Amino acid sequence: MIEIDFAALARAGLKPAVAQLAAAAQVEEGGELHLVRITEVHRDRVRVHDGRDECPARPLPRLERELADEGDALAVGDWVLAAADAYGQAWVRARVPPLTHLARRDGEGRRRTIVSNVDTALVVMGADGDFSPRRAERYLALAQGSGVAGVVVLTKADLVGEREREERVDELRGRLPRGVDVLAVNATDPATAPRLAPYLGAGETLVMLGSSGAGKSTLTNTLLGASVQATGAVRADDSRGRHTTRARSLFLLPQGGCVIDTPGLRSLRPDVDEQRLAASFDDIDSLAARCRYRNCTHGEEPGCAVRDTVDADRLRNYHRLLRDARRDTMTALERQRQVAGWKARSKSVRAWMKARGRV
Ligand SMILES: Nc1nc2c(ncn2[C@@H]2O[C@H](COP(=O)(O)OP(=O)(O)O)[C@@H](O)[C@H]2O)c(=O)[nH]1
Ligand SMILES: [Mg+2]
Ligand SMILES: [Zn+2]
Repeated sequence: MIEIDFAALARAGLKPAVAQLAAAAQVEEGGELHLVRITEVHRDRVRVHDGRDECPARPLPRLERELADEGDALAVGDWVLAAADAYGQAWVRARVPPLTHLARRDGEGRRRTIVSNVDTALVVMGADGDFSPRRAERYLALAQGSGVAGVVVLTKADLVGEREREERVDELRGRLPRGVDVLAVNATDPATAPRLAPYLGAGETLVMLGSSGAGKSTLTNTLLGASVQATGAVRADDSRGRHTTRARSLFLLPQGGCVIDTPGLRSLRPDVDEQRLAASFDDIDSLAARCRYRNCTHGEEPGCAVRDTVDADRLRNYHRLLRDARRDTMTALERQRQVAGWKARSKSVRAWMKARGRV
């Protein structure tokens, strides 16, 4: 028996498609199951929301193992089925397959989950020293490559001159495909909340992405109409923040919709394959059809349709992301073999050096 209180859960962002998946879930007996949403993930526990209240819960070790075997893990925004045991402890027993899921690769190529079930990603970036179109494109690739709409929000518009602000907005609009909205805001101003309302319809979830100090927590507070998230002053020399936000948290907004605040990511390698990456650079993809040569690399070839139209730095950024994506597409087995190969080689080099009395 699965308990689904749609009216209450809609406040936590429940969509009919998720409710259907949950109702069809096959879970071993073990108490009355409740559909709830994960608002925070910690080392050995999570927090879940049922649309009315939030409470701590513990994932079943079996579930964690099953997910880990697939290079996956519970993430903020996941819908899960939880049941209380005789002592009142809530256990997460199953995860409803997420409709969307953002993940990245860490330095070792391991997959790291970020958030699940989001509709829009706000790529938050200061209009001041934090401004970087290249970084914005990486975040957009992360979102759009996973079927999540991306919007660039330039914060601190009040701190830069009007000319500078307009130049930066124009630069982004000229460089990014037309479908990507670009907004310049003062994140501390309550009047900014209604400007984000189009991305926060009933049952929709928005995630804040961007470097530390960009204004993600400030925007979250402005949407909540309350100072819930701590915000931190940035260093004057490089506009960088100090990682005031340490974990991801999901909040229910009074006006409907949900928002997930995140800390800055230390390294940003989107976990998207080549095909999904191309979706985020579809301007390049569709122009490429008009290049003279079918295998045009948009480098020095004559008759290249991409080079003339697409921003040169955007094209370079795309090629760098493509290289990463190809490397990450290696299966875990290939990676193991590669590492084993390195180890064997360095061992034989050491043995060779030893034999010659060099170490
Ligand atoms: N004047 C102004 N300050 C901002 C704006 N957005 C963020 N800040 C400030 O920038 C600092 C970092 O903001 P925070 O929200 O903690 O950044 P986060 O790391 O992305 O969460 C704080 O001192 C904020 O008050 C803005 O649009 N205008
Ligand atoms: Mg923050
Ligand atoms: Zn070309």
